Amino acid sequence: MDLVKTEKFLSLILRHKPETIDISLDNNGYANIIELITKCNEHGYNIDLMDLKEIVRTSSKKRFTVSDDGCSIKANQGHSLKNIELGVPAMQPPVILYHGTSDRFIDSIMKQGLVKGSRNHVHLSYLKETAEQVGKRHGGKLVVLTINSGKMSKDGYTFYLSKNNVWLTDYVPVEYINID
Ligand code: HQG
Repeated sequence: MDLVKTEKFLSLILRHKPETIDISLDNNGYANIIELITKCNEHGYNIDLMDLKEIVRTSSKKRFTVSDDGCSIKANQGHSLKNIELGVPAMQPPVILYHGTSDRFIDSIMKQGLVKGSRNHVHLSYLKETAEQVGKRHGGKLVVLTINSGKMSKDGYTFYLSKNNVWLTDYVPVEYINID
């Protein structure tokens, strides 16, 4: 079992396309674990309970949460599915946050600001190293933007902290973005 590949597949199902295996998520983004495993297998993706538990435990970015009763699982952030209420708390952000991206997006970002695109939020990182990893996924030359989140918060923008410590917001206007 390739756990990394399976983690990616579970991210696809729990964040973007549950219909791939004909499953529904509840309003908070949870899938029933037994149903999830059964339907993955029915659709040719072999996974068992042990694999799933191992992925939840070892996921480098702690991408998933199992419900308190142990019956359901959800992705902590990264969704494009609408109508999901993650229940992440609004929080006072640190003064500075980072956003890693590719140089090919910079012209557009410096015109429009950071937009959420297909996802439900703009994703920001507390650590520069994390932003570097996020940005490298997009190819091209890495650019790490510095976001004046403290000022944004003072100006009334709301920030949320996901369970796996990703900072989320709806939009970052250009005036709060710096290229180092
Ligand atoms: C860019 C991963 C043009 C933005 C990560 C990014 C994260 C613009 C890309 C999470 C733009 C969207 C999210 C604008 C933003 N014009 N491009 N106005 N505004 N962009 O993947 O933040 O590993 O949807 O800079 O760790 O890269 O999957 O967002 O490059 O937490 O768990 O549009 O996904 O989590 O790309 O990554 P993405 P992201 P996982």
